[in-house]
Amino acid sequence: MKKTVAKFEIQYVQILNEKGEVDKKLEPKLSVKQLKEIYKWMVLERTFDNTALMLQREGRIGTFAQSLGEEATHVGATFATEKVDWVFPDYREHIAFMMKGVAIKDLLTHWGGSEDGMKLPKNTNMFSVCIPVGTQTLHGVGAAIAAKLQKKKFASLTFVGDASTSTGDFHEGLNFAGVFQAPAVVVIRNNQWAISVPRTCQHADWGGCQTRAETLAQKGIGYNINSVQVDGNDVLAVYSVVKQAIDNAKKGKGPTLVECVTYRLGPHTTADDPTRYVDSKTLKQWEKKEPLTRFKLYLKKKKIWTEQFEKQVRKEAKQLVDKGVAEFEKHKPKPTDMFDYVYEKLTPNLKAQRLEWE
Ligand SMILES: Cc1ncc(C[n+]2csc(CCOP(=O)(O)OP(=O)(O)O)c2C)c(N)n1
Ligand SMILES: [Mg+2]
Repeated sequence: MKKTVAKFEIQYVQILNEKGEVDKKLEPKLSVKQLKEIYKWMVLERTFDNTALMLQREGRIGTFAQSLGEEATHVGATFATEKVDWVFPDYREHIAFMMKGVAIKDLLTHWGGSEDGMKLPKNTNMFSVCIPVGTQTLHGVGAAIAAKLQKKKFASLTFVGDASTSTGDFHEGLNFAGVFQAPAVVVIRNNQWAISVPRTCQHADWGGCQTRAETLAQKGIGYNINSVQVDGNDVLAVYSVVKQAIDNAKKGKGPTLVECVTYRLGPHTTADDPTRYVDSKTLKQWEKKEPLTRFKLYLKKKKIWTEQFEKQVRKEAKQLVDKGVAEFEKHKPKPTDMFDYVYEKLTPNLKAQRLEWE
């Protein structure tokens, strides 16, 4: 006998198309104030990104990972969280830090090479920058399991890259999210690249690609997790889907995996040269889908966006970032910081090494 024992499908959600036209049936109910806030955060992320890139080029910070092109995913998802919810980032969601209340100075201190910057203030509900890819899934899901066991009313939002979905940690995290029905939301920022390794296997007939899975969202199906794919350059779609997921998580309806399909418009980091492997035609096509322009068109149609508003938003963003840079450059981290903000309790060998600095 043969019979089908399981079937699945993945839905794709887009609310705002590339012309800034909205699907009225799916349009989220956001106030003018909220829509303006979303735009401000996106502009702030772009401003921070440009400034940090220049700081790196001038040798004023270390290697930096830009977020160019991914603003809708970062801002839309984080905007869907409440203050009580915890965010577990990797290394590209700079704006999530700011949205959760971390000072630009501290963020730059981290990118300037000092862990002192990741000594995050209490009540920010933000985890530190996570460089080992995929491992933050375990932290995010672990926190959500803890919330459930302790009967606390918060959800966790974890960001992972497309390539991170190939790590064991990602799968272990998702499995436990499913097993414990944890109030966890995992957002995949599918920017289509793992440094120079492409997400799809279109042009690779052997191992030169990340995975042959049709979607990354379907990886959640294996763990019976509600899984959906979203246009990651559409801030309204990202916000709506993640908001629903966070609400569901907090109502005890279990975890959600959200794949946001976007594109990395810049290099992997400042140490990378994407002109060696990114096809310029593809890049140009994605530049046209860039998220800020699209959201601006929507705000224009709603008569929220004006030249005056744009000028004001850009001015405020520049002032905030400039202030953060000035504070960061005034701050002089100590060499012992590299020991002090990683472990709660130092291991004996690190303790001995730390003593050499005193
Ligand atoms: C566990 C681990 N293995 C390898 C690396 C080296 N590494 C740094 S970034 C990266 C690619 C990550 O790609 P993705 O998850 O898609 O995130 P993106 O950089 O595109 O935002 C790799 C393999 C790492 N940081 N951690
Ligand atoms: Mg990637």
